Amino acid sequence: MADEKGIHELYDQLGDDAAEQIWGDNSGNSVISRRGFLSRSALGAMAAAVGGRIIFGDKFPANLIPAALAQTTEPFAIAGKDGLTILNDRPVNAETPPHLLDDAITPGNRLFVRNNGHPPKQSTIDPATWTLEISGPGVDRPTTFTIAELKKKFKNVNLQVLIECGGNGRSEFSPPASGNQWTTGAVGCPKWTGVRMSDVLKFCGVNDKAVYTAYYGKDTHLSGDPKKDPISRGVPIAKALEEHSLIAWAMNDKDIPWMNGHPLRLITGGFPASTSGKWIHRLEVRDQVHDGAKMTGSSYRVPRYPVAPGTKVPAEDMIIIETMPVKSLVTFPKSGGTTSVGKKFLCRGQAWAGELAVKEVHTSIDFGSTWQKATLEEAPNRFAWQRWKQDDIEFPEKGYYEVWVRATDENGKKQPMILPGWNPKGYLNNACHRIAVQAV
Ligand SMILES: Nc1nc2c(c(=O)[nH]1)N[C@H]1C(S)=C(S)[C@@H](COP(=O)(O)O)O[C@H]1N2
Ligand SMILES: [Mo]
Repeated sequence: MADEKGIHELYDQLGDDAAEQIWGDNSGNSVISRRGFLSRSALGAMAAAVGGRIIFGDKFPANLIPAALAQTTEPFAIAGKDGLTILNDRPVNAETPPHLLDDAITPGNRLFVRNNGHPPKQSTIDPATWTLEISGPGVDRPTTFTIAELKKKFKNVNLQVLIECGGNGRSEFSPPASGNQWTTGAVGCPKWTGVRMSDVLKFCGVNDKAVYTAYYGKDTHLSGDPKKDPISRGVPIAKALEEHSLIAWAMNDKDIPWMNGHPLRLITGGFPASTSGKWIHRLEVRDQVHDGAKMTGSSYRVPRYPVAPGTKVPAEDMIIIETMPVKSLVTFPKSGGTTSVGKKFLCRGQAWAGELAVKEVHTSIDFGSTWQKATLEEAPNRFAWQRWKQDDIEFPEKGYYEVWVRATDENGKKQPMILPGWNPKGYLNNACHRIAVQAV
């Protein structure tokens, strides 16, 4: 929302004079954030920018960019993907605009891509000869399987499981964190077909020494150094043995898309998607917490206590992220649309809560002063997202509005309205999503 890039784009769109009225002199000294509210003239300038008077403008959070201006949906072309926004091309990273996540089950062409290295060349991938080695001190009978053997030996299961990058939402933190500047689209919820990791690990004689898994994929390090892994992460053994943790070869009844891990990947729902290894050829069961690439230092870790923005946190106080927080999206309508005063306004979206279920979803049209309960569906299975809808919103008068959505997990935890606690690498931003609507 109020990120650096957004501020600069806004200055471009508004012209410096109007923007300074709203946010100060662009020197980082935002007049408004110190006062905590928007002045009448600032609201006027902002209304001109969004193209209509901002109803409930007195409640608009200071230093926040209106959704009408903060979100872009510039399309980008990548083979097999449609409408995704590219963040990077070396390695490829692309996210999905919220209105393209409206399907109950995310189609392959809409699933985000997060690569830490270069994927194996398509010409080198042959599912008929691909193997998966299970080894390490945590198994008594190390075994190498072909994909055909996995399919034949173990029960095949179909589950819809959400994957979300731990850095989704990073772009909104201030001071900014390095890494991909994801907005809201590093998430998706396809259906996966595979075998339970637990069945395979039990077949291999998982023993009392087992502490943590370690995956190895066929992608290569950006430096080209074959001895370096682009990423090698894992999960505590209890998570690996959970009945929803999968070794999957299909997505939505087809081959997994190349960029998403064809021909074999792991799926460990509820945890950051960095634990769901792609193109995997080896899974080790270690007798200690894994220390592979992107397991240590500040990677996928957060401070064990709340810190002030910008704090340098000692490495020993950074802990591995496990379950992801409660979150939601408005996936219909697309931000920036128009409706009529007096007409019932329908909106809907998805909600999820890491390893928990979502208990309630609420929406607000007055920047969070009041909330209305939405209708919430149950998940088809654990670790899938839940659909919500609200079909009785009425806008009281003509003007600019935002619809905000906020989910509550089964423990009663709610999404923060603007930002959760800052952390050095910008993980776990589960702030409320919002769309812009003009009532005419
Ligand atoms: N082998 C391998 N597995 C990987 C990655 C990777 O770069 N290489 N990226 C991880 C990260 S950080 C995320 S968020 C998810 C992204 O999955 P997707 O690209 O299918 O959306 O894959 C994870 N598994
Ligand atoms: Mo990620």
